This record gives sequence, structure tokens and C-alpha cells, in this order.
Amino acid sequence: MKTAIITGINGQDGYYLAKLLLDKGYKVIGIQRRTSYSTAWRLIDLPNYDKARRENRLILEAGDITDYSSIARIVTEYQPDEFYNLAAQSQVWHSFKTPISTLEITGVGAGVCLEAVRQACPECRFYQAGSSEQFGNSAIFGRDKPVEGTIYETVLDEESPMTPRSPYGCAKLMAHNLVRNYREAHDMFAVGGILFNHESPYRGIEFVTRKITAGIASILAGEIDYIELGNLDAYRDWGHAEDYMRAAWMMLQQEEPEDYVISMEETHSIREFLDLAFGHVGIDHWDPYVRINPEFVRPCEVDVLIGDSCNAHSYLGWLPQHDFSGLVYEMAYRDCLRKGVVEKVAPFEKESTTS
Ligand code: NDP
Ligand code: GDR
Repeated sequence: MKTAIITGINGQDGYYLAKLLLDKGYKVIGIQRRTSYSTAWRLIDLPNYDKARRENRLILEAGDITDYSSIARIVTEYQPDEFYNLAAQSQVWHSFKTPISTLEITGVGAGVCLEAVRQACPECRFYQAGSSEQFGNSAIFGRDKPVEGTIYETVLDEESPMTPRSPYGCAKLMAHNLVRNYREAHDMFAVGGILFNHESPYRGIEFVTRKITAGIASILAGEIDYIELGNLDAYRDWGHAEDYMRAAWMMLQQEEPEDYVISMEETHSIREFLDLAFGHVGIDHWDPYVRINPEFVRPCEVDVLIGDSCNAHSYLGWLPQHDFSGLVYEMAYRDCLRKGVVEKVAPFEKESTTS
């Protein structure tokens, strides 16, 4: 039985990766940091949670990626085959408010994990959760206003310039460079997945997609009158977290360690997301339900993101199983279900991709 350690197991991606690895028969060691309230609401939703816990195939360990002693202790004890560093202060907006702790967790924390693995279990394969935020605005240099759904001739791939525009992006770029350095200097099997935005019903509530779908459900439930948002004119290449965690696992199954861009190769604006999400509950004109609050506008924005996952298709054989409209529907449906207003959701026209 293979053993994998996952940091950040209580996050969105931790849920989907733990589910995938448990389904594949792995023993999963999840690292949780101490918080004043439990953040394990996703994990306990795993279909096989109780069984896996009883069988000791899902073990939860206390640790913090800014604390070398805890990560080294856990790696030494379990001698994992694979280590997935998903933990991060992952909110870009928040990183402008807490730049130093973001750098410590998201940047230095990756170094802590790499060094612990190098010293305690150097044959272990290492995955670092990298981000399209590393690119900054590289996708719009020399381009006109983006067109929704357009696939550009030049999109962001593994070789594109990386000029991040937030403390979060800077920290992720540091982690990405460390991964390459540990690969070259210490011959470690370490890979950086450069993942574009990926969402799901388990997305954190403060990210724009979930803020919108949870907000719609709250409006329908009569709890709020409108959603407050920032910049509606940004474009993102949104995929489904389940597909993206499958890609992360695939990267560690290759013969050679390589970094890969994982994306849907299409871009959509926040406005388009609003159109689709409100449309699913029969609201064609969402203007009365959305207000702009400058507090949510970032001091420095990444205006457009669109990836090129040609390498992932060719070398990993990775293809997404969810599409954008199915993703928006799944998120709106699940939030309305949670709020008891699911009867307001129109039937999905295409076959639903709900997992
Ligand atoms: P989440 O924010 O949902 O999860 C991050 C997890 O990291 C949380 O469980 C959090 O713990 C944990 N964490 C934070 N700080 C520490 C620490 N010091 N020690 C241990 N654990 C810590 O993120 P996602 O699941 O969405 O993303 C997973 C990773 O992928 C992150 O690194 C993110 O930056 C990266 N990424 C995500 C993308 C996306 O679109 N989702 C795209 C590209 C990269 P707690 O529950 O206690 O808060
Ligand atoms: P992002 O995701 O910053 O791309 O980072 P987020 O959903 O936070 O923002 C996407 C875009 O929406 C705009 N926006 C708002 N964003 C938030 N959060 N709240 C709002 O009210 C709002 N209004 C408009 C933003 O300005 C932005 O343009 C995510 C995270 O998961 C990172 O960890 C990951 O690395 C990247 O995706 C790839």
C-alpha cells in the first residue's frame, strides 16, 4: 500500500486529493494545523471518511508547514511514497493585507516541506501546488481587450514569463523556484503543478465563484438582498478541482519530474460567471442583486489568465472531465441545496457533470 502525506488536507483540493488517493488504495496522512474551530467540514463529507479512519487508512496529524520540527517528525515517522504540499495562505486579496505571513506560509513553508523530505525521505516524490498567479499579467502583454471564450494564439505555458502581481503570487513563485532547485541540486523527484483557478462546491466561501453561488442561494432564501463584489472585468480560466487533483496525482506517476500547466484553455469574465449562475435560478438581469464594494478591488490585479495545457495533454494524458457550464451549475445547485431553495434551480440543459 502506498503512503501519501497531504498538507492542507482541510482545504478544497485536500478534499478531492484525499478522495482520489483513498479510492486508489493509498494510506493518506493529512496534516492539519491548529485552529480555534474545526476546518474539517469538507473532509468529514468524504464518502469513505468513517471507514478510512477506522481502517487507519486516513490518519490526521497535527502540524504546520511553517514549523520544520512538525513536518520533519511526520515525514520521518511515515516514510511516505508521495508528499503533496497543498497548504498555503491561498487568498490573493488577503495577501495584500498579510504579506509577511503569506510569504512565510506560502513561500518559506514550501521550503520547509522540501527540506524535511530531502533530509528524512529523499526518495519520496514531491508535489508543490503552484499557481497561475505566478504569471501575473503575462497573458495580456501586447493584446487588446480579451474576448470571452477565446483561445488566444499565445497562452500561458510552462515557459511563459512569471511576473507575479501580489504577495501571494510572489510567494508561489519562490516555492516554484525552490522545487526546480531541489530537483537540480539534490536530484529529488519534485514537481510544480502550475494550476489555473479551479473551483467546486467545496470552494472556500471567500473566492469569487463560491461567493456568487452561495450569495445567490442566500438571496433566494431571503437572508440577504445583494452580493458585494470587486472587479467584474477580470478574466479567469476556471476548471473543476476534481479534474485538477487528478492531474496532480498523474504528475507524480511519471518517469521524469516535470512542471505542468493545468488549465481549461478558455477564459471567462466574472460577468459571464454571474450571467450563468443567476441564469440557473431563472434571473436574467442580475444588476439589482450585485453591488460593487471598492474594498474588494485589489491594489494590483491580474486582468486575464488563460493557460496552455498542451504538455499535460500530450505527456500526462490528462483531459478534464468537467466543463465550465457544468461547473457553474454544480456550484449553484449545491449551494441552493444547502440553503433549502433547490427547487428554484432550473433543470440543467446538458447532462450534469456533478461528481
Ligand atoms: P484552501 O485555502 O482551500 O486550502 C488551503 C489549506 O492550507 C487549508 O486547509 C489551510 O488550513 C491550510 N494551511 C494554511 N496555512 C497552513 C499552515 N501554516 N500549515 C498547515 N496548513 C496550512 O486552498 P485550495 O484547496 O483551493 O488550494 C490548495 C493549494 O493549491 C493552495 O496551495 C493554493 O494556493 C493552490 N492553488 C489553488 C488554486 C485554486 O484555484 N484552488 C489554483 C492554484 C493553486 P485551515 O483549514 O486551517 O485554514
Ligand atoms: P484568484 O481567485 O485571486 O484568481 O485566486 P478569486 O476567486 O479570489 O478572484 C478571481 C477574480 O475575481 C475578482 N473578484 C473578486 N474576488 C474575490 N475573492 N472576491 C470578490 O468579491 C471579487 N470581486 C471580483 C478578483 O479581483 C479576481 O480577478 C485563486 C486562488 O485559489 C489562488 O490560491 C490560486 O492560486 C489562483 O486562484 C489561481
